[in-house]
Amino acid sequence: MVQEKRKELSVRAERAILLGTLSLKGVANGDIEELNQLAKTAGAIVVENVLQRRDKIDPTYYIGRGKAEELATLCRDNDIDVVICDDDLTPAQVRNLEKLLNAKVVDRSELILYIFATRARTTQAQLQVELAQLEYTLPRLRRMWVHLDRIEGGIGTRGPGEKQLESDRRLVSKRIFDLRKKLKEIEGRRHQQVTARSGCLKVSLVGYTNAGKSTLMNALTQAGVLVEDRLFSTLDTKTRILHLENGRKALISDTVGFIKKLPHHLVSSFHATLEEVRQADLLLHVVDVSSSTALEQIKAVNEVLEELNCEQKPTLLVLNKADALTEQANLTFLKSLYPESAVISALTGEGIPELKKKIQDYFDRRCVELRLTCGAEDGKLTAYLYQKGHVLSQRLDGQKLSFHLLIEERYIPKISELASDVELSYV
Ligand SMILES: Nc1nc2c(ncn2[C@@H]2O[C@H](COP(=O)(O)OP(=O)(O)OP(=O)(O)O)[C@@H](O)[C@H]2O)c(=O)[nH]1
Ligand SMILES: [Mg+2]
Repeated sequence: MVQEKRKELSVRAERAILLGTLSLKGVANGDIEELNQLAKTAGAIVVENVLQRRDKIDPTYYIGRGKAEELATLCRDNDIDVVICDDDLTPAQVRNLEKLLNAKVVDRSELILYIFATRARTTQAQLQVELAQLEYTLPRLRRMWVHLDRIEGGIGTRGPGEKQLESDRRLVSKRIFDLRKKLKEIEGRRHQQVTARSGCLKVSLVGYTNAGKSTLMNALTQAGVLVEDRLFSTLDTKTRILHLENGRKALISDTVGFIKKLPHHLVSSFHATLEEVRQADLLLHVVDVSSSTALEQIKAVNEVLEELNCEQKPTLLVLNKADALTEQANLTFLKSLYPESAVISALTGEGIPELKKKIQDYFDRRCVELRLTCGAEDGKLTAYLYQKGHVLSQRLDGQKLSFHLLIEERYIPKISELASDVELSYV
């Protein structure tokens, strides 16, 4: 039943009008070009964009009444099936608009959820998307049944719509409960799997959708991950080995892309998929520098990282698609804002060796916590530890000296060279 109604939100092969607002100064409040891409990704046929200048959203129709009536004529004349709105709408706004326009009205969150639903391949991704959709739909369920009320329900009576609504709410709440439970189990397993790799260095690719994360994953590891010029190509996480210098290895993960105004429910239900991001030692934040909205995209990604409590993680900004730049000034500007960033083209391979070097440097300079024992007479090693590391404690146990210390990773190989009977463990 629930399944059936969700299909009502399908926009595939439907004639669509995109609806957004501009501020009074004429600046787009949203990004109609991005909404256009989203609509196309979802399979809609975009017929027209309608933008209204206004600073305040109308509580009844989202746009002003006059404009809404114009829109109704436009819908009728163009045989429009669906109007897609760039902002999220209240259930009342959707109801009022649908009645006036005589067309389906879908908001931005619903559109994104729909795309995720059509693209989810793994069981986990499917469960996550279903949960996010139901959580989004629950407070809006009434809308699905207004047509029944209109047919039979009168004033003061509880029509079939009302009764149906109640049993539907129960059904949906039960399903949400079951899905949460299943996902918790998966999340627990995933957490164990990821922490089991705690001995390895972990790198995670993050970034705006279509920034080139999967292409970079392929360039770094020859992983053969799916790359497409569309939004949300990747919905689950893939982990591969990244070979660094001196036979050193790290694990690198490619995961779902972010977008601005990403529905909150989606982020929370994708927690298991984003486990690798949360447990990574280093994030590579991939940015499409050829996009005119690169800076905005960086901000949107940072906001999602905050939601995941990952904003403090060591992050390397990777300015990708340098080959496709039309305005050199964009790159110069971003480089001045983020002087530590790496400039690359994942497509041509330009800058990839330098990026690997930066990753290597990061791990070399990273401090690790160690426990170490050696022979009490190892004066050279003791001196080295005090010189390069930060000794937290030192204890003499018979013929053995034990240390607890912090030290940069690059000094570790030298430790075993200085003494033969050294025993070392990471804390
Ligand atoms: N010109 C150019 N195009 C690139 C570069 N890197 C990626 N692309 C293109 O950008 C598009 C998106 O690439 P993906 O690697 O799928 O992007 P993604 O970040 O994984 O996207 P999602 O998984 O959808 O979030 C594809 O058409 C790529 O060929 C680059 O360095 N230069
Ligand atoms: Mg991808």
